[in-house]
Amino acid sequence: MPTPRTVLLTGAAGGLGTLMRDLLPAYGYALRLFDARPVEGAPDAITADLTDTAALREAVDGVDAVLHLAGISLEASFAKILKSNIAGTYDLYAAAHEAGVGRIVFASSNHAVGYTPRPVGDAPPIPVDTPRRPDTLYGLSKAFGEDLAQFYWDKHGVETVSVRIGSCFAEPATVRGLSVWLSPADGARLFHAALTAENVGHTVVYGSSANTRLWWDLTSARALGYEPQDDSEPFAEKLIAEQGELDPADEAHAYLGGHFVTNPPIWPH
Ligand code: NAI
Ligand code: 15L
Repeated sequence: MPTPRTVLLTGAAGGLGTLMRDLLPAYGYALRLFDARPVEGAPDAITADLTDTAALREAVDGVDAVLHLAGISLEASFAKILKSNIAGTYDLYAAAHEAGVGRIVFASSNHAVGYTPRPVGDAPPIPVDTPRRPDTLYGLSKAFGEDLAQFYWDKHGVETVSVRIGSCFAEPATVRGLSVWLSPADGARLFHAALTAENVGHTVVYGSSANTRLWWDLTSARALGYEPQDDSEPFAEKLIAEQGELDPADEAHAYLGGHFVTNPPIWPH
């Protein structure tokens, strides 16, 4: 498919959205911004909720692709998750399909498979087709998003790359982060690959840099043309000195999802 030029960036006011607003224009994209919150310094951004159908129709009109980052990004009540991550993502897909948009890049999360035991010692990296094991209501909503993406491909021919992002911040903040870190520059490389690779159907990839301590398999991401350039290892000595090595006996260190596995579901909501 030709390089998409105009890309709708949902969640543009968020942490990752702000990083991508800086980095993606260098790849030739014109970004149309969308968020429930105003986007600082961007008066043309569309300020609306994902469940606002009229605003969504305006947002997707004429775009070549969507980078869908908007949503609750941590554990929250089911009511909040239901509105933003489940109904909101459904509404985004419905509007994109109605407008003839053929490609969505969906910000899934490692928390869709957060209850997968992390590899220890010589254990192989976690494959992308490992059974989904959400660690939170939040992770459950990302599993829903991946299924929705598959459904829209099978039923409507809308392509998606679901990126199970590890942890995308300027620097890793924890020892676990050494394994799951996605540098912002690699994030932009990966999203660019996901927006431009041909014939992706619905492809699921892990989103991380080429970390020495990587826990998962980047083969499907590399097949899109993604070539990570960064590695968290330079941060390792300081983080391990401060926090110690991961303790396999600690539940919060035993699974891909880290401390998310210790979050109790919030109920009543
Ligand atoms: P964030 O919480 O900083 O930003 C999310 C943005 O989405 C916010 O600006 C918020 O206003 C907007 N939003 C939430 N609900 C909305 C709704 N109903 N309608 C319109 N806008 C809405 O999160 P961050 O870190 O920027 O993450 C972006 C996406 O990537 C999220 O979907 C998150 O789940 C996913 N992700 C991020 C990771 C990371 O390391 N930053 C790791 C894994 C997944
Ligand atoms: C996520 O899905 C969150 O959105 C992000 O804030 C981090 O907590 C990340 O996962 C992680 O696993 O470190």
